[in-house]
Amino acid sequence: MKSLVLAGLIAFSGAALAHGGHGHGHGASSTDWQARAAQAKTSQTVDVSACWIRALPAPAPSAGYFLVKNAGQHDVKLQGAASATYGMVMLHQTTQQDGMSKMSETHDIVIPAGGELEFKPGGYHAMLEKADTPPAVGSQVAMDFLFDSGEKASAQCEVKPANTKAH
Ligand SMILES: [Cu+2]
Repeated sequence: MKSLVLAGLIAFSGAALAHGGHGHGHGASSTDWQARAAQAKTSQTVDVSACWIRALPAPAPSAGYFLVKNAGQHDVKLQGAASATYGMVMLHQTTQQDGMSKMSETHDIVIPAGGELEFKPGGYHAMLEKADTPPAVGSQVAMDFLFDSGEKASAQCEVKPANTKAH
């Protein structure tokens, strides 16, 4: 009788442990986003325009800026981005805290229905790292943007020099 209870307890804690093993999907690699982008349909209502990249010499990451417009009737969330040019693309947000500027990775950025969101210096941006061959200033880099609707938007991003002023 006693050993039966004990066995039950062990089975129970084992199940609890297995459940605790569920990790939060942290830091999905760019390859995942590339695979998703290859599968995703192009959105008819969400588009990305005015994309440009501030190119910094490697190993410093470059930053991508762009405008997301949502002409649909539902909010969408930008979940990730991918580019064949960069081994890693992350979504970042720059915030001010006690007079200091800091960046952190972010996901699920809401683009309101009928609205738009500008990714710009000092705010949201894409952080682009691990380019096999750093793209030349003046060239175009293709990027895909993935939304929680399962759809994507694609854009060509012009590579601009490091000293480009925000417009
Ligand atoms: Cu950043």
